[in-house]
Amino acid sequence: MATYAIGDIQGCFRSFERLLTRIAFDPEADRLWVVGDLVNRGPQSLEVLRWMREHDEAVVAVLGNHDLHLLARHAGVIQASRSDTLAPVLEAPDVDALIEWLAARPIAHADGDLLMIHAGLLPTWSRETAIALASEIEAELRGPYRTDFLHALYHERPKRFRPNQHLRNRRLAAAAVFTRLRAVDAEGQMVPRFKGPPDSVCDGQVPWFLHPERKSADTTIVFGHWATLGLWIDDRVVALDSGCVWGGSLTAFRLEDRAVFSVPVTR
Ligand SMILES: [Mn+2]
Repeated sequence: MATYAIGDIQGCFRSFERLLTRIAFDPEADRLWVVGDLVNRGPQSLEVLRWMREHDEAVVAVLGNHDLHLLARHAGVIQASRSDTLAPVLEAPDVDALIEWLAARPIAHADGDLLMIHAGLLPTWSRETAIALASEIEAELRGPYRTDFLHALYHERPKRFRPNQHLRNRRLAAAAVFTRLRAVDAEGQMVPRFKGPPDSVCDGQVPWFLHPERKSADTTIVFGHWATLGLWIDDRVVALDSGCVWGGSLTAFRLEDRAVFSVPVTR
């Protein structure tokens, strides 16, 4: 039995299938950790979601920004973006079951020394803080007010996280961090809309995982989201978005021995 963490799939189902073949994935014995952004931009989001739901017992998938975007589209709180490729999901006969499965995914997954999230953590968040914040957001997405929460996430979206702010605002800010963070500023807050490579941050800013006072530094963090960062693997950081949907590759990282497997995008 082995556990593989894999990077952002974004609807690249053929590449995903090829990667499963490459690692000889056995859903009866092996486990798959998925860093989020299962869907969107790529061609086969519906097939990815159906596969994940069908293999639910072998899969741990955390939610990414594109997954939240799909939940918000389905809830009717936002319009399609120009680059969305979500119509086949939204029009599928099993869309409601797929959406309920997706909405029940965690924001963070902790196991022993490891913590998986989609994008990042603020420097002030310890592992315990991150887990507590994630469970607050998960409760919102699984509860009766999911639509309200998603509406607020896309139409209010507070920019700064403060631990003592109103509960709902704290959860909205934390959801943005977990699913969108790349760089933090001198005050340790998220730099909004930054998408460039790590060496293109402005003065005083730093990739979140390189912040010198990061309180989660005692945990190995597995994440994706940052295609212009690409694969970044060191003792405490496992970044797996190798940009499959942008013509790059899809990567699996075997947790037991840190072996790396990549397949080029398959159209
Ligand atoms: Mn993402």
